[in-house]
Amino acid sequence: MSIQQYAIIESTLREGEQFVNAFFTTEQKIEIARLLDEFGVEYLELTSPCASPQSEADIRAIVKLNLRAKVLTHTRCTLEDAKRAVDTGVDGVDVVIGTSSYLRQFSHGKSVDEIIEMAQEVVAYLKAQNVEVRFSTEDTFRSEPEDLFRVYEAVDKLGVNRVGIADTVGVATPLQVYELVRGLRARVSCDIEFHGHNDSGCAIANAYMALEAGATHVDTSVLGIGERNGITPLGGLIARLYAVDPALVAKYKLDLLPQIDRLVADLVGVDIPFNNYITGFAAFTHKAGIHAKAILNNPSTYEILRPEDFGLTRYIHIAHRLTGWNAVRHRAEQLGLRLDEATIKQITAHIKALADRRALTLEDVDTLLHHWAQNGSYEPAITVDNGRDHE
Ligand code: HCA
Ligand code: CU
Repeated sequence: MSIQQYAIIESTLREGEQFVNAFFTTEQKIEIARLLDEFGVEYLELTSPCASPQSEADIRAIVKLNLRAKVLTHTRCTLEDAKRAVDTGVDGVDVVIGTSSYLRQFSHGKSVDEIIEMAQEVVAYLKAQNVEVRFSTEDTFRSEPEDLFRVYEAVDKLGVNRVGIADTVGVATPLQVYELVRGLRARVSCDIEFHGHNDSGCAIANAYMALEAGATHVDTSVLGIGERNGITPLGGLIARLYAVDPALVAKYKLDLLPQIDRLVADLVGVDIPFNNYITGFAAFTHKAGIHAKAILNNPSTYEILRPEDFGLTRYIHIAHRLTGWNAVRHRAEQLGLRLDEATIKQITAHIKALADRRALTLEDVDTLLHHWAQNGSYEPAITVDNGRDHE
């Protein structure tokens, strides 16, 4: 099956708020919401109004912005919560209830029949209020498939817009997600949403497989922040889909991604991980000489993502022992220096020898290139501790 249409439910302001370091003020939430809206996510999911007075006020403040993205809030499956959610003026309500034996036993204590009864009441109310309704089962992957399908079929008949499956504990494998979504796709006519945690590193793969199997909505958060180590990261999902076909993500303003990741990283007091999808500092850095040569000839050789599509540039790291003369020549050209091939090769050998002795910077290499260009030979502009840098 190929991916057709899908929407992102951006949950930085709900799941993301459950990240250990997240304490967003109203102004910060508004800043995040505006930027995500400009990026083009279809939905913003916000913390339940029942969580705290500030949470309720923040939903109202974001509703008032009249963003293009639809505003959702997330509630338990009770009439009281549903009423409070609707009262804030949101476009839709994401209702969730646990179906696994763990949650039925240790959390709410309800049977599957009771869950269906509660769903009937809540869904009927929400539909009468003309808001979008999503019904999801928490800890889906540790629930009995028969229980799940009974609940999903019942709420589908009640006319929900979407059912959600949630890998609450990050236990699901991509194949399990694929099979469950396929099974569900055959049983319900409404849309299907996937929400996946990243405890075992599968959150992006699982979200992707959900889409492949016919899911229509995926939950993300910026940098993946959420409970424990979080959920499918927005940028990682974008990278995954772009690598399949850039047309799949052409509806989003991709060059805002670095700003979005930076903003949220700053607000929650973490660095963007060095190896982060797209925005990690090493994401478009090439090092080995043979890679650099091929990248200079055609970037697609070692890049499936074009940095310029994300407002970024590639960086070819040349000041190290694995460097190659093609990369050094390219740097000389960037500096506007005319050096013949034999000289470039000599300089490259010199860089390698120096780099074996100590860490070099790009400035060191530039100094070497300038000296050579001006004097036609190497001058000892760079000295090393043991004084043995003359060849
Ligand atoms: C939660 C649990 C949840 C809900 C997901 C959903 C999960 O924190 O309330 O509503 O689909 O991971 O199960 O985030
Ligand atoms: Cu979650």
